[in-house]
Amino acid sequence: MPIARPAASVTLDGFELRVLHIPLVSPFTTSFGTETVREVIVVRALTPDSDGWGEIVTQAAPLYSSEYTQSAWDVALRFLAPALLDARTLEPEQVAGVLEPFVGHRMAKAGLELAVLDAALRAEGRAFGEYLGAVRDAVPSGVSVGIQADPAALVDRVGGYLDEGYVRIKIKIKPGRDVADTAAVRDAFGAIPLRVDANSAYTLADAELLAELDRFDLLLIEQPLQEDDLVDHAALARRLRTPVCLDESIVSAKAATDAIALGAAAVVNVKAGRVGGYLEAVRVHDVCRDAGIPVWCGGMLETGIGRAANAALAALPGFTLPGDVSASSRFYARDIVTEPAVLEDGHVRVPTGPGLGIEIDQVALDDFTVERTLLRR
Ligand code: NPQ
Ligand code: MG
Repeated sequence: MPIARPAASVTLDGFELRVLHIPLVSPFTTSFGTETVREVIVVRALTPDSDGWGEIVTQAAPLYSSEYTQSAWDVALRFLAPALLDARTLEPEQVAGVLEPFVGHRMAKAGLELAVLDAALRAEGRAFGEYLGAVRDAVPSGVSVGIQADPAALVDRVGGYLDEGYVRIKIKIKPGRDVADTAAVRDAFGAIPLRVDANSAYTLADAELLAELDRFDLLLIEQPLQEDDLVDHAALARRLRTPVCLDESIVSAKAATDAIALGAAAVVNVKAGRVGGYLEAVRVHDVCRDAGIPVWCGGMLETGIGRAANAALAALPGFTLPGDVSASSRFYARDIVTEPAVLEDGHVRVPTGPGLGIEIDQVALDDFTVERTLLRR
């Protein structure tokens, strides 16, 4: 469903952008590398009534996608924020249209749009979840587990998360760390809800190897091939029993429509940053729901800002599979919000306060800030 009731317009006085470095509780290893510190951009939209907060989920390097911190910083300050400040007074639903002339840079656009949405909804006293069309007050919480030193260490790590109450496990795989890692987790824990995520580490030439994963009854395999390999994903899907889920490839609602039409995606991971914003994420949800394709909410190691927004998104009716919306403590010992998301009986609560329903911990925000700039109109 489209947004039932649009938000009121806001007048933009400026944007503050900060680069943050937040230590991770443990290294997070994927097929594209290991992170020990989350580098992320936090956006503050300045309006006469209230500040609004957003987050640009890029990484320091263009490994998950083509965007990275300095590309987002540059495009946001040089083009995107000035275009929004020129528009001056606008409804949050108009943000994407103002930014549309600028090709790509979806994560940067998403972070700015979220800050404007938060400011508008705070001024109205409306919760982001209600605005998006949430139908649940809490969402089941899954966890994404990085590649460990060896399968035994992976089993230890997964066991810890199961003990905490996470309702679904996703393990990262890459060539050489796939079948044995998956087998170790299956052997240790039996019929738990289990997925694997390859982050584009394979090619269609690996189809026979990937078919070996069929015997583990996985819920899905996520993004085995490259971002632009829709046709190859469709060919691979025909050779696997495991459902193919796309993450990196789904950069818009149109991309979702195309992937579904090709038979490249039986399931879709929805990430607002990857598709250019939470409003486009709702449209991805809508096209998938119309096509009978289940979706779930992905994660980008969000701070408390993006994590609150993800919980709201994941509460929409088409999100029928548990997502990667984990507790803040999965990644951070200290977050930048006063009440970080916690795990309660395997669920994360959807905030109900105005806007994103979060309060920024200004001391933590300042402590993690390594670069800061203010753009005023
Ligand atoms: C995924 N996320 O689903 C991504 C990939 C990912 C939770 O598995 C820093 C910033 C490190 C973003 C590592 C999860 C990251 C990152 C992995 C995103 O594919
Ligand atoms: Mg993924």
